[in-house]
Amino acid sequence: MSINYKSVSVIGLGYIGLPTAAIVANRGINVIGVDNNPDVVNVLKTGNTHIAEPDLDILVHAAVNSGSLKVVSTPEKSDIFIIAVPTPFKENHKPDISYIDNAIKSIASIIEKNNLIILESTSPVGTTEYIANLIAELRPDLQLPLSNKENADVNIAYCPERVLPGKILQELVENDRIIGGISDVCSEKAKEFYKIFVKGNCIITNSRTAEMTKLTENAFRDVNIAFANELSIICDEIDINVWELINLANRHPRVSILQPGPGVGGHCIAVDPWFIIDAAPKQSKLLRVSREVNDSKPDVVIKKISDEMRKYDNPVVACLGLSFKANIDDLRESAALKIVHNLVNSNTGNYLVVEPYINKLPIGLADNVNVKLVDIDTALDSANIILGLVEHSEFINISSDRLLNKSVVDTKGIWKTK
Ligand code: SAJ
Repeated sequence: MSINYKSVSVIGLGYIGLPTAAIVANRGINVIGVDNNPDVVNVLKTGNTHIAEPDLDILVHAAVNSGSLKVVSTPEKSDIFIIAVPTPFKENHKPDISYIDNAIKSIASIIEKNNLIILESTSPVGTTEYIANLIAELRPDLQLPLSNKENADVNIAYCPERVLPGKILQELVENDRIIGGISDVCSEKAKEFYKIFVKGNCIITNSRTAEMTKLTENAFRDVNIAFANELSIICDEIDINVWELINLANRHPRVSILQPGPGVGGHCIAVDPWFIIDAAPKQSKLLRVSREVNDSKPDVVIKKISDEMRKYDNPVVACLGLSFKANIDDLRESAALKIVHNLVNSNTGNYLVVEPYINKLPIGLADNVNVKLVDIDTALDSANIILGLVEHSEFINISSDRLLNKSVVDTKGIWKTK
């Protein structure tokens, strides 16, 4: 059996699906990009993008204009299907794989012999086997690799995305990929495909280990950020500068402490550890505590600001940054946004928000009379409290004399050298 790579469908044109579709299309392969959000489809059809990511607009524009990337709302027949849809968690921190479920159901009737199906979404352990079983149920006419490992009609593999927002195009090509097929044949077929555009190594394992690898990477990061965040809380208590402390400790050849912050944001690191905790709740002690430490950090910052505000008759707080990390426009799960939102809704003080990556305040802030989106100079001139939340390049260059005679709460160590 051989797979030809004449057409590749990418289901879900978000932060991972769209760059993947654009890169593959620019390798001369016909790509069908599928998204069930009509607004996304309409924007992309014109060659524009709905995602701010360096150089992505150029790549998408080129692929759409050359005809190698076709954007549609209903899946079409294809040689390869890549599933890159979200996997959030539900209220109780249980993984929600309904988007994967719907994606598989949307392609089930058009799957043909020799197709390769690759799941890229961050997924709980066992999801790839689950989709193989789902396809078996929906398409009893097909031989699946669960029962026929060598000569299945359809091959299925898990290959998690591992790219960093802000560096997606570079990391999609350069990072190593972990490939976990339902069978060895599935893994080999998937590896053949990734080798078209991946310069990093493509390393083969089974699907469950590949799923757990992805979760582990983000859980590792979460636990280490929790260590840094806990240190910052301890240092506040015993009056030590945490930035200096970490700098000094990191001079040890085997110590590499991450940076404290206002909390962990984004849609990956704050979410993925829960998929492990859900699978083995009793055994996941450290992971759970780390999540709790990181989730409680915004409240620590809010308390600090409330204490500072009591020192002023008319407290005006300059809130520098809303995004979940530096130099991007992404506000999803942002700890900075949560902090500003809670402060603004506490009905004390006035707030001047500076966020160079947005041009209007998000819903939840926009309707409040005590908050305005302003430029850096206006905020620094008018505020008596400066709250550093995101280390955007624009903020790092603020000179120390602009901070003189003001209360400064610097959650990211933006001005640690000043
Ligand atoms: N953060 C800290 N201190 C640090 C580092 C990060 O507080 O020392 C905070 C950031 O401010 C941010 C959050 O953690 O709020 C996450 O930021 P990040 O830049 O560490 O990671 P993400 O969420 O943008 O991307 C992560 C990456 N995972 C790892 O580095 C292990 C990326 O490679 C994954 O592909 C991505 O999750 C994903 O999609 O899963």
